[in-house]
Amino acid sequence: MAEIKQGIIIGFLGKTQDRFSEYQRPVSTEEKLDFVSKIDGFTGVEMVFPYENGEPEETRAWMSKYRLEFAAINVNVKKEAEWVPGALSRPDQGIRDRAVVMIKKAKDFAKAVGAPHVTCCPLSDGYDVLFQINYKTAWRYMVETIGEAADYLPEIPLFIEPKYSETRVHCQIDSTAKGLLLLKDVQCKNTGITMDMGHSLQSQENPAQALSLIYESGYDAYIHTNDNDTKADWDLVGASRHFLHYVELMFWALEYGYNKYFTTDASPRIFDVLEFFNRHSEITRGAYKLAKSLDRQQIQEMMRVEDYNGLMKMVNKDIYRI
Ligand SMILES: [Mn+2]
Repeated sequence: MAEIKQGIIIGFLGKTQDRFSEYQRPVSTEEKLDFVSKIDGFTGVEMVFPYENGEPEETRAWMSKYRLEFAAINVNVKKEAEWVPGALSRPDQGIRDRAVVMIKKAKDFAKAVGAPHVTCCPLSDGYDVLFQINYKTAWRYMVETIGEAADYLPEIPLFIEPKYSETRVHCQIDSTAKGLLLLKDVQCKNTGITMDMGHSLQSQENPAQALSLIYESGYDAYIHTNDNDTKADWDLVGASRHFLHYVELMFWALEYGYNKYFTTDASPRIFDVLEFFNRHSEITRGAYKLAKSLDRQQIQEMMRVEDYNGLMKMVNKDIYRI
């Protein structure tokens, strides 16, 4: 098994804001890439299209200047004013069509810069109150729009990132299982699920089990790392609240031969940006190494014979080291 590859959603390296405060300062994409190369062990970049990229040629030149690779292109279909209340599931065909065009353009861009896939988190699709949207048409439009975007340029697979809440109070694709149901309806094999650890926790899932379900359903998986308190998507530094979940996720990622980037979707907010990501890098690399060091054969045998006590002992001794 190869060494872990770590990447970062570079949007977090510039100015971010929530309802109350603004954090850090605005920086150019090239400055963000320069910064990525300074974080211990980070080589991958997830860039938000169409807001952070330059023309394909100049973007490729920036990437090679800082010796970075694309982990993914993240297509944003929620920022434009008409998409703030939703994009891919809206009743207005023009709104839906323009969102599909944006995903197709992101695929063209990914191909032009040599990025492996496009990921889309349809955060604004969903509802805030009851009797707000037509569930029947919202689902059908979602299958139709994602289907059209998935079928386009199949050599660049489309990954869908589920999330329970935010920006809508209840997002349309609110769990890993819902994402998989969507992909099954879409019937395009060049698709996958972006399993964001924090989103999975917010959906009351176990991220390791969610990852396994994606693979067992016959789809590809891409992992975003972070942590939260399970109530909201706080994008905390990795393993700061769910250490054992983090190690278990790594264990199952290794089991399935996961070889894509582990991409940080964590937000420094009040913390020093470089040191925040160095700590994230450190714990992610450490958890991966720890998961790799476990006696896989013995663990599987204990699971087979249902030796729960032996497994708990393994957790105490080999993971917590107490
Ligand atoms: Mn994410």
